Amino acid sequence: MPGRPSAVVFDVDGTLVDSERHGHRVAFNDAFAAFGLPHHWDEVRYGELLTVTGGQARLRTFLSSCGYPEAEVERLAAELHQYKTERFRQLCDEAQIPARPGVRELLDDVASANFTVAVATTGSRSWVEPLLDRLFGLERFSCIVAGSEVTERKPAGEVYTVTCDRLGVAPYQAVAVEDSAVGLQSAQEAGLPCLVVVNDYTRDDDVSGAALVVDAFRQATVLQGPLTLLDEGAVTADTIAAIGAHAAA
Ligand code: XBP
Ligand code: MG
Repeated sequence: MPGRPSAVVFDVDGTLVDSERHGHRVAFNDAFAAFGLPHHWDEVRYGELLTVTGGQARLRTFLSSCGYPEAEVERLAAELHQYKTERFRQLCDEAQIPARPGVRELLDDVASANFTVAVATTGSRSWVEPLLDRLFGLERFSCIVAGSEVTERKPAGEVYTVTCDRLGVAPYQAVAVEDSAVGLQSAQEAGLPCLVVVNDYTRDDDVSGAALVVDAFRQATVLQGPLTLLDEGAVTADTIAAIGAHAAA
């Protein structure tokens, strides 16, 4: 296929895994409780806080908004995030963080179609690697770029630019798979065409710049873009190839 892309780059939180509502949010709340702080992020409030990418930055923004002295915010955010990350790793080890339905089948399909597969996430490598290994096997991924390896997190494009550089591909030769407006902005800034698979937190995001928007990887409904890119309601390697070829044309 002319202009067929050679790589597919997956976001993690909300895309490969259903990790925010009953995962990260629970770990943040357990950190507040462990430190004796009177804070609890309910599901609605957490959805609002997700516009700040990076768990430590999310804590910093929240603590500042609560009126904590600036000198205390940095230290407290770092200490809370360290606890939270360890707690989230426990949740991963207890199999509490599931893959999204259909993700394993898509990973199998793109591997069979000889795509190079990578990950570009804002999440912390200390939980990203063990979680991806447990759910999918790390051998599937040619490279994993995590939040701590870039100076600017999503929506900046750096994480995708670094990933393409490490893969040795031009941005138009890769397709990004994301769940949110923030992730789409990052892929677009780096020059990658993007498939957005929304979830219950990002369904109302403005993702108008995506090549295709669906609500799932299997039994999917197309929310934006050509219906023909799905194969019996499923996102497949052919979907990824068609998105990339269209962008390269
Ligand atoms: C989503 C994020 C992450 C997670 C929390 O990352 O913004 O910060 O919410 O993980 P992505 P950390 O969608 O890019 O995978 O606490 O480790 O940041
Ligand atoms: Mg995400």
